[in-house]
Parts: sequence; C-alpha cells; structure tokens
Amino acid sequence: MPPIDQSPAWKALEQHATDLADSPMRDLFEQDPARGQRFTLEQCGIYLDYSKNRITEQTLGLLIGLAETADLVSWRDRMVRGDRVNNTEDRAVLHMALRNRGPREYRVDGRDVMPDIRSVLDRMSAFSEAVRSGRWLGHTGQCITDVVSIGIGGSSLGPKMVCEALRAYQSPDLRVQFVSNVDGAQLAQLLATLQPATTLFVVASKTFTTQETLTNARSARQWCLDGLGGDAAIARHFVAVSTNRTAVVEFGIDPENMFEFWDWVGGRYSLWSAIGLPVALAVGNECFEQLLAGAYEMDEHFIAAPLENNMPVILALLGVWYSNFAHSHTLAVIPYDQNLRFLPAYLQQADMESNGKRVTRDGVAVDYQTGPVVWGQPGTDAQHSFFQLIHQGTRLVQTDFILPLRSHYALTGHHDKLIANCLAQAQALMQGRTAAEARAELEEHGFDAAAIQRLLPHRVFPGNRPSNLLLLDQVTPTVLGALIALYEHKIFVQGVVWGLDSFDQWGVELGKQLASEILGDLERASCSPGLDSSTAGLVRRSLAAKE
Ligand code: G6Q
Repeated sequence: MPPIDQSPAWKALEQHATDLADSPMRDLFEQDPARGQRFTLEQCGIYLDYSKNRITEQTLGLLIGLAETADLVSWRDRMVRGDRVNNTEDRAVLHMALRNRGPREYRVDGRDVMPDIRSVLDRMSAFSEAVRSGRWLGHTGQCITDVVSIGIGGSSLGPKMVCEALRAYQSPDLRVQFVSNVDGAQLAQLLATLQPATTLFVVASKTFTTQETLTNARSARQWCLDGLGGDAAIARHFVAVSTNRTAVVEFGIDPENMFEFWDWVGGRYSLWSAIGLPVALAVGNECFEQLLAGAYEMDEHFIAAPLENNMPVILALLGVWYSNFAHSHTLAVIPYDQNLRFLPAYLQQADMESNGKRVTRDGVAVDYQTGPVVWGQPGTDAQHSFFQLIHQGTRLVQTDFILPLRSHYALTGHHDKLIANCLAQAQALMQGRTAAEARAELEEHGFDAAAIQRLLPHRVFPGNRPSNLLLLDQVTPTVLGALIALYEHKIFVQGVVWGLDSFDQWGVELGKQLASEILGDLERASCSPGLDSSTAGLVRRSLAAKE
C-alpha cells in the first residue's frame, strides 16, 4: 500500500482543513443549535460529547474515508482472529480474549485460548478470596493485611490505576500497594510501614527478567527472610504472575503460587490477565469480573458498530485530525475524579509506547506525525497549574475531560462544584472570550481607558480549542473496564491509520542495554574505554561518590 499521506483521502482532509480554518467552533455552534446533540455517542455507561471539536459532518465523513483507506475493518478483524498483528514480535494480540464473556471464539494457531483463560481466572478467584477472607495464612499463622505488588511498566501501571480508581470498593482490612522503581527509596519506605508476618508480595513480570522488578523482589525476599527466617516462609508470602515458569522457580517461588499468562498478551494490555491479581485482591473477584465485563461490552461495540457510530473509532479519528491536519501534537487527559489520578500515567504508557513510532510496520520511515504526547492531572487541581497554557498558550492541545456524574463520596456540595468546573473549562476552551467581551467586562469593573488598552490583549481568550467530554454514570468497575477498553481500541485504530505496529516497544531497549553496561562499570569500579566523554565523566563522578 502506498504511504497513507499519499492517498486521496489524506489529500482531501488537507484541503478540508484549509477550508475549515475560517470556521471557528463558536460559529459552528451558532449555525447549528443541535450541534451539542449531533456529535455525541453513548455506549457502555459512557456518554461522549465530541461536539467541541473543529469538525463538521464532512470532516467526519472524510476521516471515515481515511480509516477505510487504511483498511481498518480488516486489521480489526485480523486482530480478533488471532493473526500475528504484532509483526515485529511475531505475536497475536488477544487481550480481548481475556475479558471475553460471550460465545466469541479466540484462537491462536488454531487453538482455543478460552479454557486456559478461564482456568487462570478460577485460580485467581480462589486465591484472592482466600486472602481476603483470611483463610490464606502467613508463615506464622496470621492473616494477610498488606499486599505489595512488585512490577513495572505494563506489569504495574494498569493494576495500580484500577486499584486506585476503585478505592471506594476496597476493604479497609487489606491494603494493596505497588512498588515499581528500582530506586530503593520506594521499597524501603513502604517496608518500614509493614510487618513480614502479615505481608504478601505479588511479583508481576511477564518475562521475569526485568532488572527493576527482580531487584525489588530480591530485596523484599530478604526482608521477609530476615523477619520470618527459613525459606518455607517464601511459600506463604510470595506469589508470581508471569509467562516464565523456569525463572519463577529459579527465583524460589513455588510454581503452585504462580499465575500464568501468555505471550499474546502485551505488557501494557495485560491488566485483564493474571497481572490484574492485585485488583482482585483489592476489590474482590466479583468486581474484577465486572471490570472484565465492562471491557467486553466495549469490545463487542468496537467489533460490531459501524465506523461512524463507533466510539473508539470516532475518538481515534479526532486525534488523527488534530495530529495530522491541525498541527496539534499533544493530548491532555483530565479526569475530574481524584481516584482516576493515575489514569493519565496509565494512558501515557498505553498510547506513547504503542504509537510513539517513526517507521511503519513494514519498516518504512513515515513522513507524518504519529502518536501524541499524552499527559494530564485530575481537575480541578489541573486548572490551577497548566490550564493557562491550554487556554492562552501558542500550542494547540487536545483535551479529554473525563467526568463521573455521581461520586462515591457524599460530602455536600463538592460534586456539583466538580461538575461545574469541568463543564466550564470545556465551554471556555471552545468559545473563548473576544476583545469586545473582554472590553465590556473591564468597563463593567470600572477600569479606565488606559488600563483597558493595556490589559485587553491579556484578557482575550482565542477559544476554538478542542475537547472531548466523556461523561460516566459513575466510576464503577464495569464503566471503568469500558473506559480503559475504549482507549485501548482508540490507540489501535490510530496505529492502523498511521500504519504502525502498536504492540511492540523496541524504543525501550537501547537504554536498557546501555544501563546494563554502565552498571557493569559501576560494579567493577572502572570506566569502560570507548564511552563518549560526557558519559565517561559522569561514570567517573558516580564512582568517586561511592568511595
Ligand atoms: C509494555 C512493556 C513494558 C513491560 C515492562 C515490564 O507493554 O512491555 O512496560 O510491561 O517492561 O516487563 P515485565 O512484565 O516483563 O517485567
């Protein structure tokens, strides 16, 4: 296939972007009183209002044409069919199978994967219920009060985000916490608050070779042995989640205490697998199953809905519109929900590791922008830090607002204020404030002509800044599952349009390799010849600090 940016569909969008440049959203809203209803979709407990985008019906039609040119439906079907769509790693991509609740078949190399999935889910359920009910006892016969999940990247960000998002569903009798950083500060500070006799470690690593995770796990094991004596303690205080049985056994964890998953589950798509064990421990298996069910509903929508009514497809194409036709290369994710505070970090990995690529799946360098820079913080805090740039800066930022309509917390008056702030931000970004409006306001406040002249440029908001608003009924396990799956599929669709393999992550390799060489230098207390002068100088300084 010729490069997507050479296609007639792409060229038509370029022309359309020029044509639409003189139609700010404010005008589009004035011309069409039904716009706020027209550009909406509702699915799986999520109401998406995408009317505050620089689009018309024609834009959407052209974007759908682009998705068709990129063969989206065929790629989606290939993924569902278990084809090796992760071509650089020669792997199928079947995280959808992990949450399959219906009759759909998922196969890898002709083999039905559902029996294995169900068997691991059953084991997770039995284990998490044993720990939560106090039937699983530690080495000294005490119940487990604290779980520490040790993992990094895809083996941590998802479960950590979900546990926090579902905090209202957690039992106070079992605290679940996460350690990922190889910086000893994180583990040491946490261990200082825990007792070995009542702590369970979940070592989560697909490969079971990751330096950070194994370093933390070894230190945790030593702490456990120091506190409880004897290797027998490990069997009651360590479980593993991995695809690598040999390495788990070598580490000293009983394979009976290992929960398996498979190479067709990508790290950042793995929270639905046994990697979600900390979630089941934190909120119970029933809630974990509801999370899977919510994702399943979104999967079925993604698989079955026509492109123009398909929520992940629409969200994805809007992102393509800005990245490739409106010079916006950054996406702010702003949950108006404190417990969704790790969602931006989770999506940062999901999106940037998936679509932060510069060559197509065939290895050809692209000539267009691919994945955006993703970042964010919960509102309303975010309003008091970086929103200035989104409103009046020189860069065009795409913003996704995520707003639950109902809170789990009953403090009077708080939730109305949260809702009001979120809706107001989206409104302000869209409509801005003209010079005439700013002038009128200054006059109303009694400013004299000279002051108005001086202040006016600062008080004007250009507006016409795009946002999506994702209204959730409430952050329940089901709605959360659907929300995460929505973003997963959005990322997939964008990867297809850009021609990428969204499921590899070769970009993280080089730094890892060099780190292991530098670690060798630090451990041998010598600086390897051939290092560049900067790195060599920094290694020597690091060595000097150890003396
Ligand atoms: C995600 C990546 C990466 C991975 C971590 C941890 O898609 O593959 O973030 O999850 O590097 O790897 P392990 O689970 O193998 O320890």
